[in-house]
Amino acid sequence: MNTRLLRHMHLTPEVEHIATALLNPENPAAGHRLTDLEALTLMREAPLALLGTLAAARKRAVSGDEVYYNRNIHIEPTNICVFRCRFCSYRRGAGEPDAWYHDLDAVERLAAERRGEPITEVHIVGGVHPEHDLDYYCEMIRRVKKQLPHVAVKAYTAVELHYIISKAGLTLAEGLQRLKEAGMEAIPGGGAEIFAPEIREQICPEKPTAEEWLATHEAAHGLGISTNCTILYGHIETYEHRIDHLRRLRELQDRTHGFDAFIPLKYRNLHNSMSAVGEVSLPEDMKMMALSRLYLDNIPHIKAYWPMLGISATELALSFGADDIDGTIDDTTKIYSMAGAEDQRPRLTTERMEQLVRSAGFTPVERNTFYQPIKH
Ligand code: V47
Ligand code: SF4
Repeated sequence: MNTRLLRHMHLTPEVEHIATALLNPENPAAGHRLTDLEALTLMREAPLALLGTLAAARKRAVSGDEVYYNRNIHIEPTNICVFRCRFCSYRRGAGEPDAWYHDLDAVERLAAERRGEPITEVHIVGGVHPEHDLDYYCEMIRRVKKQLPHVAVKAYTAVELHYIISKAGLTLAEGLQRLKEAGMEAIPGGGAEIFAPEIREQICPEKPTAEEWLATHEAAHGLGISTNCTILYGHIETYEHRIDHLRRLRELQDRTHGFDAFIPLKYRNLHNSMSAVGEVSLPEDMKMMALSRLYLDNIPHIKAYWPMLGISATELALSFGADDIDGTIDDTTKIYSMAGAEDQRPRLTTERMEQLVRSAGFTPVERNTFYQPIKH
């Protein structure tokens, strides 16, 4: 963007100053690093069009015209969970009518049904079942890998991992090493929610703390396991809480460089004990996407997760800094459909994903879990 155009946007002097610093024409990829105060000023005062322009410029500098997707399936072994996060529409106690549980044989069958398909990733995530232990989690990975040896297993959030590794009496590094030996190659980003204790206490008081979540990812990075990170935004938190959350992620990434992607997860309010809290608007979603791209200057990929955002908003997010739209999924993620996202059985064909990316003006690239392009 030509800096002269900024003058036509009627910006406050503070916003104009920050935008000029971010639009470093010499090297937009390594442009100015936002301070927390600058991030807050942008969130409060910058017009959405400016945020989109700045974030899209940063995205193009980092990943050019390319937008990534992968071919993946989700396996959700159970929705029975020892925790009771107030925003969760999905968890059930054992014995409740719509609780589900797939034992190891059933999980293996779900994997076996997909043999011969061109998927490259299995994403395993679920509730924290009270009776399972580390050996069970390792065995589940081995069974999936036995059926689908060529796929990468991205498994278990830091919440599940912290719980079972503590239960086993091991250090995080020891427990993660066991899972790595069983075939776990990456860790998804769930469970981060909002790190600030005053919000965490209200929305998920029983969950591992921010420090425990971050320590789990740091230990994984130390073992060469790549991981993702998330934020759950748009409920009772403030902009300050969001920026504090991003700062903790950026600080960890400065030390380890182990995060591949950041996923801003929009709070959905159907059928949970925070339903009275409304959902934020589409412009607010785009603002969060843009801020994520601009603030997290050391995390290469920002993911617009289509089962949560919906397809039109995902397309729009590509103009607000996102460069990844996750996978074809093709099956069974219930976390969002149970919380109010419109599609009860999310599935997008590869053709439809490519079309979505092209109509937003970008070039679709199929990737593997580690963001290497797949050549067919
Ligand atoms: O941690 C639960 C979120 C997360 C609700 O790493 C909700 O590639 C909105 O982390 N409204 C789990 N969100 C899912 C997750 C994820 C998803 C896709 C890709 C990746 C990745 C990770 O789902 C939980 C929580 O933050 N969640 N309930 C809800 N009512
Ligand atoms: Fe359990 Fe995860 Fe739901 Fe929390 S968000 S209750 S940890 S399934």
